[in-house]
Amino acid sequence: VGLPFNELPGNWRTGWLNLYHFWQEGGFHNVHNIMIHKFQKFGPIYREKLGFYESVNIINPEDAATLFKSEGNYPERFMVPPWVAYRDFRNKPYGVLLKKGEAWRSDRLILNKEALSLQLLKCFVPLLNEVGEDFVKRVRVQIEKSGQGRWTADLTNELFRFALESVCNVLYGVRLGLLQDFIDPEAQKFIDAVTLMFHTTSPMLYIPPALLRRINSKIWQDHVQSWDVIFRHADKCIQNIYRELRLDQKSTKEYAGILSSLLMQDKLPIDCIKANVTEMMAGGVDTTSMTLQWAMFELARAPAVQEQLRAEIFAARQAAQGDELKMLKALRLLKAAIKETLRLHPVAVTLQRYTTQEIILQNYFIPAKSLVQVGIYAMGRDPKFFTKPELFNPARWLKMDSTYFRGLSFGFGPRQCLGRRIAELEMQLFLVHMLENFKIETKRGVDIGTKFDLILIPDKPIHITLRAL
Ligand code: HEM
Ligand code: 2DC
Repeated sequence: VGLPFNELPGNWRTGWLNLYHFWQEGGFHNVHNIMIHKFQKFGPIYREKLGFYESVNIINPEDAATLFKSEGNYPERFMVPPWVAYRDFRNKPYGVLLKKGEAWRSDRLILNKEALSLQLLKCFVPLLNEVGEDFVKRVRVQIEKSGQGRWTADLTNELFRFALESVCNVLYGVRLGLLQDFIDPEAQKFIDAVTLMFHTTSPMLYIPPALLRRINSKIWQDHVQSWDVIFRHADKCIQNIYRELRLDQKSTKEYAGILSSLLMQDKLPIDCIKANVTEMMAGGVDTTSMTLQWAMFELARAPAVQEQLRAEIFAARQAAQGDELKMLKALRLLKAAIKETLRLHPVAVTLQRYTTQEIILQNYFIPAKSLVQVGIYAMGRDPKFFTKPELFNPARWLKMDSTYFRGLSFGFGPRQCLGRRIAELEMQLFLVHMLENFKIETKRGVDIGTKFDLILIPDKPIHITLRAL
C-alpha cells in the first residue's frame, strides 16, 4: 500500500500564514527547536510550507537511508537563495556548493582528489599540526600573563583565527600569523565578514532573492557587502600564490597546498579554481571553530571523559614514536568525542535532498523533485535513536548496537562535505594538543543553548578556563 502525498501531516496548506507565525515566534533563530516540536506534534514525517519553499521533513535513520540510497549520481540539496543571488548579482562563478548536474560532478571529482582523499592526510597532518602547536603556545603565553596558572576567556575569536590559519595553511601552504599578537586587519575583516554573511542569510532563507534585491533591504546590502569582503580577500590570497608559482617554479617536490596542486594540474579553469578555493576558505572558519568550542565546553563538563581521552592520547603518542598519522589512527575515543559533539551540536540543522524518483517514506508516496529534509539536530536529541540523548558520552559510538545512518554531521554520499577530511584532522590535532597541555574547565551550572544563525551556534558566550597541566 502507501498513502498519498496530500495526506501527509503538517500545516503545509497555509505557507504565508506559517511564515508570519514563524517570524512572530522568533523562528529565524529557533528553527532547530521548532523542528523538534513539529516532530513531537506530527510524528516522524511532516510536510511544511514556509514562504515559497515546501519540504517534507524526516527524523528516522531508516528514512534517511531510503532517501540517500535513492539520491543517484547528481544529488542536489537546498540551494541557499541569497548565496545564489549574490553570485548572479555580481556575476561571480559558482563553486561546487551551488553547482548542479554534470558541471557539479566533474568539478567535484577533481576537488575530491585534492581535498577529500584519504591519501592526502599525510600531506595535511604537518600543516595542521603546526597550527595546533602554535595555539598551545599562544595559550601558554596568556596563562603566563595571568600569573595564576590559568586563562579564562570566551575563545570565539581565538578559534576563528585558529580555524582560518588552519584552512589557509592547507589551501595555500602559507602561514598568515593569526596566532600572533598583531594580526593582519584584513584577515580579521574576512573573519567578521563570514560571520555576518551567515547571520544575514537566515532571515532571507524563505524569500525569493529577486524580491530582496528589488526592495534593496538593509539585510540584503549587508549580505552583499560581506560576500564582497570574502571574495576580495580570498582573491588576494589566491593571487599571491599564483604569482609566486609563476615567478619561481620552486621545489615542486614538497606539498605546497591545495591551490598550488590545482593550479599545477591544470584540470580546472582558473576562475573555477578561484570559486572553489574561496568557498573552502569561507567554509573553513565558523564550522570547525564552533564545533571545537562546543567540544571544549562538553569536555569541561565531563572531566572523566577528558581523563580517558588524555590516557588514550598518551598511549597512542608513545606507541607511534613520532608518526602523527599512526598516532591519529589509534585515537578511537577522540574521534568518537568529535562525533558526539556534532550529534548534540551539528553545524547544519538539516540535510536536504531533492528526490530524483518517487520514494516511499513512512508509508507515504513522495513524488520526484520534492525537497526532503533530514532533521539531524532533532535526530541527535531523540531518545528513540540515542539512549539518554542529553548525555555527552563519546563511548556510545563504540558500544552502540547500530550506528546505521546516525552519524550524518558531514552529510552523506557524493555530495557530502568537501572539507570533511580537513575539518576532522584539524579538530583531532587541536584536541590532541589541548588535552596534552591543559585541563579544560568551565563554570558549573551555566546553561548554554543553541541559536540558528544559518549554522547552529551557542546562544551566549562560552567561558572556558585552560589550566596548565
Ligand atoms: C557541505 C558540514 C567544515 C566546505 C557541507 C554539508 C554539511 C557540512 C552537513 C552538506 C553535506 C550534504 O549535503 O550531504 C560541515 C561540518 C564541518 C564542515 C560539520 C566542520 C565541523 C567544512 C570546511 C570546509 C567545508 C572546513 C572547507 C574546507 C564545504 C563545501 C560544501 C560543504 C564546499 C559543499 C559541497 C558540495 O556541495 O559539493 N558541510 N562542514 N566544510 N562543506 Fe562542510
Ligand atoms: C541551513 O534550511 C538551513 O557547511 C537551510 O561550509 C538548509 C541548509 C542548506 C545548506 C546548508 C545550510 C542549511 C547550513 C550551512 C551549510 C549548508 C551547506 C554548506 C554549509 C551546511 C542547513 C557549510 C557551512 C559550508 C559553507 C560554505 C560557504 C561559506 C562558502
